[in-house]
Amino acid sequence: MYLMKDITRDGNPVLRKQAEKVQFPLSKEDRELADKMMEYLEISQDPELCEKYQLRAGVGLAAPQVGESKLMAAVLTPPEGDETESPFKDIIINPVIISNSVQQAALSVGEGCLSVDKDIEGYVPRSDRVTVRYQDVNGEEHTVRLKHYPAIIIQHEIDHLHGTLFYDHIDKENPFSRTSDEIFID
Ligand code: NB4
Ligand code: NI
Repeated sequence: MYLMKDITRDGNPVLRKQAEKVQFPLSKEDRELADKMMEYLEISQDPELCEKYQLRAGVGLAAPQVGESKLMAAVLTPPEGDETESPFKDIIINPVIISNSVQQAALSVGEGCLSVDKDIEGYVPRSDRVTVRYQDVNGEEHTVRLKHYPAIIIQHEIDHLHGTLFYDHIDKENPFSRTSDEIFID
């Protein structure tokens, strides 16, 4: 299982690289990578296990964060939010955002990243809704439309696959500016 020591930190060039396309059928290594990334999220979301293994809780994890420059990420959104906002759990492989809403949204508390040890405050403006096409571990194609919280998470993960970190999106001069008519998600 992955521990915090296995998570790559900001400054490691792997976090700034464009990740490589994943081929199907998955190799044994890629299958294990997928399983271990989802396992990290599950364990980290269990309060007792999270404490026991000294993890930072996560709702997403991208392959470059465990040192693998591959177009693969795990997403596990907790079942909170309203009933129109379905929870999402999958390994997303070779994901592409095929459409974005004009409506922007940001988490009201800002974002944190397992690869960034210091807190960087400020709103991270993103699309409120995205349509994402990806392959699952079996190579099956999916097209999903996510909104609000799950949409923010999947954009954070897909950013990692292209070498982007959340703070790249924060307005340096005015980190908490609410200029546009974006939605804030608690
Ligand atoms: C990815 C997220 C940062 C902002 C929003 C949130 C947490 C992460 C990073 C958008 C995506 C990881 C991957 C949380 C968390 C709420 C749900 C369920 C029970 C505790 C958990 C805590 F831990 N971000 N951490 N950061 N990343 N919500 N929650 N809770 O997940 O760097 O690239 O377990
Ligand atoms: Ni991150």
